[in-house]
Amino acid sequence: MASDFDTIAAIATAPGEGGVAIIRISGPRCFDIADAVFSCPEPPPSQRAAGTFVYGRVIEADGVPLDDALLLVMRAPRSYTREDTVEIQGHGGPIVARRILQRVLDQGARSAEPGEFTKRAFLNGRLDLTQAEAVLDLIRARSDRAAAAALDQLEGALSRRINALYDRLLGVAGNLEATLDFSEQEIPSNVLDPTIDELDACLAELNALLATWNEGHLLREGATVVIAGKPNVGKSTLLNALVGRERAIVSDQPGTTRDTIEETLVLGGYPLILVDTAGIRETACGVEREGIRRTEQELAEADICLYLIEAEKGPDPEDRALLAKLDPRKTIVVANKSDKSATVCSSDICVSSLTGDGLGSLRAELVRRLDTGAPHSTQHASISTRHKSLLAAAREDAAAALVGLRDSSSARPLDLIAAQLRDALEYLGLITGRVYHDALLDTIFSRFCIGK
Ligand SMILES: Nc1nc2c(ncn2[C@@H]2O[C@H](COP(=O)(O)OP(=O)(O)O)[C@@H](O)[C@H]2O)c(=O)[nH]1
Ligand SMILES: [Mg+2]
Repeated sequence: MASDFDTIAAIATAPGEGGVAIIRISGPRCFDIADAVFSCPEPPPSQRAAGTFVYGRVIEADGVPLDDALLLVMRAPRSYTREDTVEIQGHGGPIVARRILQRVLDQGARSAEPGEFTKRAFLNGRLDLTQAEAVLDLIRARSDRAAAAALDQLEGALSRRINALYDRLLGVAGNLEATLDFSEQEIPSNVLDPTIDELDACLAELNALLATWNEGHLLREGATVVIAGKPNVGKSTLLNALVGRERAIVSDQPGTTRDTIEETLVLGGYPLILVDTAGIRETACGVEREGIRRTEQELAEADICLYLIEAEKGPDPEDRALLAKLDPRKTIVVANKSDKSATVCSSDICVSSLTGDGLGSLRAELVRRLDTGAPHSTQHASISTRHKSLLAAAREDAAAALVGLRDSSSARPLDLIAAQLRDALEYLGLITGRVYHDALLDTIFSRFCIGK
């Protein structure tokens, strides 16, 4: 399989010390380069069979050894990039790896750009765009569930759904275009009914896919859980208790936490970003006032707000005023310092951040709320923000087309409706990469690390 591409190389393993460092070379010249830099018993790498490996040495131009290494031989199209590929496994260490890479570059390979191997995998038809994006999701996954979802997407769960939808919508467009050849008078009044029903079903599937965004967002970006409440209710203590270590400064001096502090943890398969905030109170001034302004911003962007009150006192008018501004679906009222209170509290959850009492129920409630907002998708496809905006655009066109088709007046502009469906198809195509442009590929692949 001939490739239009040059030969690229990069260190594929993470920088720093490790057991091995992998230098990956992909492209038409990779075997010439391997023969030049790698010394091993006959035959040389270029003469070896695909899927084999050989032990030898990476050598300088003058034959001086650089490292003991294993060399893996992969031949197009049976490699990640679908090109001829060689991987050299040397000793893990930044200096050794960099020297091997330099040797390979001196032989005429070019330093790979971020994500360029995966980009080639896409351009050579091995992965579609949602699968390429899943590679990055998998690398970045911060919980088991996020990794499982990324793997499903890598295996094509999302592509299959988008492609099936694409084909159905293409069928609708085709039916419509077929009727364009007839004049209005020739078309029987109900000939378009099945087409209308099919388009309606496509819209339902578009909506179902769009509904998976929240799950996708929570798994990819993590759920932002903001701890808010009056000064001294124990917000910082709660953050420390949930994280399991002293992260935020706890003090009985109100107004101690002025900046927001973030910590990550995993709960119920969701990566969480836990945010401790400055307490909200009316009397604040100066730096503290700024802290409160940030808290309000954090609250607006939060997936969940843990609003703390003191169990003994209950919410006061100021708390009530604040709570009224928050979305109840996203808010859990937590009564803290239950150890100090004899009375049973009336809030969602009662805890003592000091003794740890009730934290189990709080964790369970958090997961329950996240699950409500993000039901585990049945077909193991949860979309990203990029997919969401394209699906939303496709839905807009499909919905407009449906309105147009349902208009039974003889003046309905079928050619315009057909064009709307073509636009919707184009948006779907941009999700999987049937349609793409350089800027789109740049934004997707520039987020990758070099060597992937
Ligand atoms: N008795 C008791 N004291 C607590 C509890 N949580 C926090 N505190 C105390 O309340 C004070 C303020 O806590 P802090 O976490 O700094 O409150 P923040 O201003 O809301 O961040 C500190 O003296 C904590 O030790 C609790 O559950 N029980
Ligand atoms: Mg604090």
